[in-house]
Amino acid sequence: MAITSTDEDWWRTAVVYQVYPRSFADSDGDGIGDLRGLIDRLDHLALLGVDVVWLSPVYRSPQDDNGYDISDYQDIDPTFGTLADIDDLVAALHERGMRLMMDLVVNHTSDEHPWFVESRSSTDNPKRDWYWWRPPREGMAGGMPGAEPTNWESFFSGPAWEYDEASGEYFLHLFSRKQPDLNWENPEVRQAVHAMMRWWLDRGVDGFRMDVINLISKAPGLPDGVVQASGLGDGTPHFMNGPRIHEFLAEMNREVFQGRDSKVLTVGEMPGATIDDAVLYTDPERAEVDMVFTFEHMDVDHAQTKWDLVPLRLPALKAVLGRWQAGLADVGWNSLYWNNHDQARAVSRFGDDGAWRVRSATLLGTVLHLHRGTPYVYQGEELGMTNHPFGGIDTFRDIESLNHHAQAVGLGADPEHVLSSLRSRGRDNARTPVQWDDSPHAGFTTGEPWLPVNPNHDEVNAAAAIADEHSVFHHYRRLIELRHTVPVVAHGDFTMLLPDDEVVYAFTRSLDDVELLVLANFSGRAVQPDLDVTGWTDAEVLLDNVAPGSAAFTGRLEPWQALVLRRSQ
Ligand code: TEU
Repeated sequence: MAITSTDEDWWRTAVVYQVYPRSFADSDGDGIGDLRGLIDRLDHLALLGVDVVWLSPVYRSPQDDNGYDISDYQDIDPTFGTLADIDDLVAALHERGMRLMMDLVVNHTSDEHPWFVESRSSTDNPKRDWYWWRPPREGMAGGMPGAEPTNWESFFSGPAWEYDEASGEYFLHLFSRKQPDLNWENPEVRQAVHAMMRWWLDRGVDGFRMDVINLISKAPGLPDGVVQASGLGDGTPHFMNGPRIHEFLAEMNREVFQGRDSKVLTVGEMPGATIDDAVLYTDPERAEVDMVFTFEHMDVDHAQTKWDLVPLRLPALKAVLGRWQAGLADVGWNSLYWNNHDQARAVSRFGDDGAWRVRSATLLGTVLHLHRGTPYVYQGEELGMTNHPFGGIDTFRDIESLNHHAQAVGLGADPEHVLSSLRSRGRDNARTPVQWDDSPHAGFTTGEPWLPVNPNHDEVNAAAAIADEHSVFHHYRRLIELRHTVPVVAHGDFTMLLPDDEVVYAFTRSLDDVELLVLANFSGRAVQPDLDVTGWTDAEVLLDNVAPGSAAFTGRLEPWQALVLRRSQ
């Protein structure tokens, strides 16, 4: 079923599936996923019913941050395949009526990208100003602690500046020292990025997920940040949603997306973006991006940093998601996600990955997919994959986790305490290979996987899920079908109910004379929601993760039960 709809608004009823290529499917036995492996598994995505594939980076990269450090934007890393493989992927997706969204990582490049190699080569190189170079802090010798131009901390721990002995200057890297930040103040940089993006669109790509795109505009004068526990400064007020960000995004939209034959779908990953920011970013009148990834709902179960874990309180989660639903109800559009390659598995975090794994995974799916916005399914989420039983620090691979462990233990933290945070929230939890079947490496590879397969793959795997109509997989398939076939799901107004209830998540959606009631019990015991349900007891049960096809709602919710009821006014 090739792509036919020219309807500009197709994406409002679409569901996006994120592929983290390193861990999706390996076709050549080197233990690392690749493009041919993805192509071989497209029927899995077609059966699920998703409309768009967001492909995390496959470009040439030294893989310091698993591909989010790019050394050539217009070539594919041999680990993942070739440009011909991408062309085949685009064709194979389009044949199945699906679209491809590439990952656009342009806040920074790899330090092995020719642009940076040139920039670093001398202080008067024409590309010097393509990055952020600064002399040591006044009166301090380069390389000395505290001599960095600003006191900003990197997202991957440690100073955000690296000293370059040869030129006697520092370069800025908000992430790893092998990910130098591009200087978007320089129009040459912006033009080079625009040209690269047009090159991919001309190759048949349908959209972009834009990596930390709200960090590209830095505050003039690069002021220091407030000093934190680590002794370094919080620079985020000086580069998140910076002074020229809207100008840069509007220019990109004008130079790259406008005037093309078909709609280009865009989502901006925007840590620290508020609802007001999101309205400005996603207001169609302003022509910047279609939607943003925000993180507020990812911050409800930790304190100061993502490693300071606190128990989830459902009212806190409802407060965040409810505010975003209300805030973008009239202008703009939400993205909806529980999982991605940077977050621990939601069923282990917000659900119960033990006795109630299937129920809590299907409940989380129902709650998310019935909100207003575009749902994102992260690979393995449709199978109810869980966090991995990591051991010591040697079992981890992710630069963010390894750097945090080194810094925290270096500052005197109890290693076991640090490890327990990594085990719960480390990004590697999302990056264990997809579990296709119950064979030794879960059908992911015939070689040795770069990261071990979760031992629960004997039970949790695609083959078993597809064979079981009550599985998480088929529940997600039904959710996606609802969004494609029941207009109120994509377009209905959202109203939160029971905001203070500690275990029941309840809300309505309404469009014209159709109304939905969504009820979800986030606990392992049966509950009676404190709601007047008289008008719903003979409503149609559209979806029930406990007794699919059940007759009517009795007013009681079983453990981890989620219901979608429909009535006409
Ligand atoms: O992530 C940016 C980002 O916000 C994450 O660093 C996030 O805060 C953190 O991982 C949560 O623990 C993007 C990519 O998604 C991530 O994989 C990259 O490492 C990062 O940018 C740098 O490109």
